Amino acid sequence: MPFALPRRRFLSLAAVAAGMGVAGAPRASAQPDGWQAIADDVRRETQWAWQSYVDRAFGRDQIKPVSGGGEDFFAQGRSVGLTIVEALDTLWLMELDAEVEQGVDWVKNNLSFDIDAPFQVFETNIRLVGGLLSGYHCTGEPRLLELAVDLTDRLMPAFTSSPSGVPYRYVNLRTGAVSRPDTNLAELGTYITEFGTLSELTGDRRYYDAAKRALQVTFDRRSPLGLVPYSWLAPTGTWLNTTATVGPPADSYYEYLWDGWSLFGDGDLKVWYETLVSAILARQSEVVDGRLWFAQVDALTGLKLSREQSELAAYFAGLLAEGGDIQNGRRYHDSWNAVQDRYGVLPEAIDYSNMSVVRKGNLLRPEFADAALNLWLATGDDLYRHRAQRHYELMKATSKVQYGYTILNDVTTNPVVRGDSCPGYWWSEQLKYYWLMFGQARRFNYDDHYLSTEGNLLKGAVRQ
Ligand code: DMJ
Repeated sequence: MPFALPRRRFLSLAAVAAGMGVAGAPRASAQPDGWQAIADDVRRETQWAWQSYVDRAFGRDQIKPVSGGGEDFFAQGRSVGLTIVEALDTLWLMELDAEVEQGVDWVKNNLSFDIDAPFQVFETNIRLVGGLLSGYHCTGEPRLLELAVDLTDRLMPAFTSSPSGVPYRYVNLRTGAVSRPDTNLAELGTYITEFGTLSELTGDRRYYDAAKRALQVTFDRRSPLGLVPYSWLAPTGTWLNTTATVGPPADSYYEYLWDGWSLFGDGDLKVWYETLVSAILARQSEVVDGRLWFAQVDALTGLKLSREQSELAAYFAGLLAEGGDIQNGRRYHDSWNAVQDRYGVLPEAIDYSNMSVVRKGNLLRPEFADAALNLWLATGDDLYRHRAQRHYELMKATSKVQYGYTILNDVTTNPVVRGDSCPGYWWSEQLKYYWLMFGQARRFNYDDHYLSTEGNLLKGAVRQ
């Protein structure tokens, strides 16, 4: 039976206008303006970093930008060209077509998933399946879709071996053997947009149904307060703890409820998103010194357990805006901007009760820029471009090294302490977010698009 769900267009803007009374707010646009110079700079940096990767580590999962070597991400000794797959749509949006061709050629000639090793299902999906699908969406190269189907079929035992439908964390790509039944909200619930896109492209709804079932099981087992703890046991589909957080390891679970609705028009997902986010706002939000934060709380009692806030939670500002709550989205981004004002590069985690640093590194994180993009798209307010520009400049000042951009081990010292790694998401996320905000991305449909949690473009490529 062909896969068919009602599609809804222009959802975010309609929801924003209806929900938050911002109808008439200036729309984000790609008109020529003073931002072009910084957009050109982003493109130059991307091209330069790509060339280093090609020269020093082509085909390895990640470049080590200080030493100039390469490293594996999923399995030791088994690189799958992660950086290439993650970078494809970013390069394409920037019209770096020679680089796109170089990447696609590598994939066509080298990439195989017949690998006898356990792969983390969540990371494989958001990075590789998503990267292949966005590469296919942008270039139309059929091999990218074939590989996405092949890889997702190899991931499916994580879902089908679990009696509850909540996926195991790891699956051996060759044998289908599953492992790590202990899982968490992000790793069990971040599939619906990639799997749903695949269902649409193939007509096979098994993918969509598997992804939705895991969301349904966990939603149905929310606490009486409407909160969902983050730790779960896959085969039984039951909680392993009672702590609720909007940060990791729960974060993208909430994104994909909204995104699944936005992309496929599935009304269940909208209800689930609205139910859970209204409970989060009621039970987890807290204002300290005029700043909005989200505590970790006990899902049964509502008791606040921790005021530690991961930098990754910054995505929630953009998600709130996408879901129509512009006011709280703005306020939460203001909070993170205060951290950027105080520390420069954002530390991995702070204690918001006194704004102290809890974890000192920064793994080239994209969430602040991600939220800035979503808020800019929703409001048209240049404030968010300025914040993203500062984010970009800080990154350039601290993370740029001989062969690219590196993670930081300590952002609180002067100079910062650097590591030697460039995560795949750097290619897929902030470079793209900067480009879309600062540039006139002719290949991006600013009115109707979808970017996944990993920044993969699954809708909205404008192919001439
Ligand atoms: C990315 O891989 C994705 O955004 C994921 O959802 C969580 N965060 C990392 C980058 O920090």
